[in-house]
Amino acid sequence: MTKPRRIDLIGIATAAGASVRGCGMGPEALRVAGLAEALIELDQVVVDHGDLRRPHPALDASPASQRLPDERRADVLDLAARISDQGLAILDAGNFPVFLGGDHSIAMGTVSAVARHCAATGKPVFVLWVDAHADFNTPATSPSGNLHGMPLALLCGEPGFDDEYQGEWLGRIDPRHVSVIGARSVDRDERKLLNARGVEVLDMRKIDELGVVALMRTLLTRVKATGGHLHVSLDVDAMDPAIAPGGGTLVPGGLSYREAHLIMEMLHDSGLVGSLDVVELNPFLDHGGASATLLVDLVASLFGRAIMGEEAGPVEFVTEE
Ligand code: EXY
Ligand code: MN
Ligand code: MN
Ligand code: MN
Repeated sequence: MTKPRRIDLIGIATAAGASVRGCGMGPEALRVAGLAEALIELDQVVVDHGDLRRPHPALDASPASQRLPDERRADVLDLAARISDQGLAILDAGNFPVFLGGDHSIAMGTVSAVARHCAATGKPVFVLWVDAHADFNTPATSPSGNLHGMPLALLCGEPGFDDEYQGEWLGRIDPRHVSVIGARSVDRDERKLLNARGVEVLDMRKIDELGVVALMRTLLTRVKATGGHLHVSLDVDAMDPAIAPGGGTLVPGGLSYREAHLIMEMLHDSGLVGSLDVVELNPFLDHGGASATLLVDLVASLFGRAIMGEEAGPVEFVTEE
């Protein structure tokens, strides 16, 4: 990957889209785990913009769990608009935004920023959603009503999101340019939408059978052929809970340590990634910072930390003569 001009960190300290409290502390946990230092160690220029926070300070006293769904939805959408505008400014300045969640509903704003930026540059947008879940529910299909299970459906233009979800801030992506990798918990109605819209779901069964290399190589070849901008949305629960316990919606049978790093290393070598989300880290549920440290190490792999150093370069795929 050609080194970005500058990496801009933006924290979004919210759990408004989730039902379990704690991932609002995610941005600070990633900082404490040494995210900026790890990137600087890779000779990256890093600017940290601090955190966007919930817009209703008056309600700060009321714990998220007692917040009414309407209030939580208002928080999610208000933050999404602000994330979209700030992310757009960073991309338009030619920098690489790394959005630190916060629950996965922040992707309503982060992917919107990418879609708006790329609409102006004419680049197609591809999204790699690294997650145990597909996050493709609508308010009508959601089993929980939690907005962190809905961002991709909103971004892909699924009907069923009323006017309050719409706005200049909202960007649209093509569901056929979305790949979910690591999926192992997909709801029944959500599955129907994913199939109907042509979202590629590289679930754990496919990974078990075909392996990360083949799946990632096919995806990256497809993106490269279009000259597209690849946005990566990394949910802590994509990894197996044994190595990433710090999340509020854990599912057994996730990505191994090396599978997760190999995905990041292949993304680095592709040079196609232009923006990143790191979401759902819940320090309150983590074990001694293990999940925060794993996420920092995965981001470092995305930005070029390699076992044999930067000079190592991509693995050449030799076909049998
Ligand atoms: N599919 C379930 C729901 O929509 O409620 C669980 C979603 C979990 C979402 C986390 C962020 O990945
Ligand atoms: Mn650009
Ligand atoms: Mn998610
Ligand atoms: Mn998830």
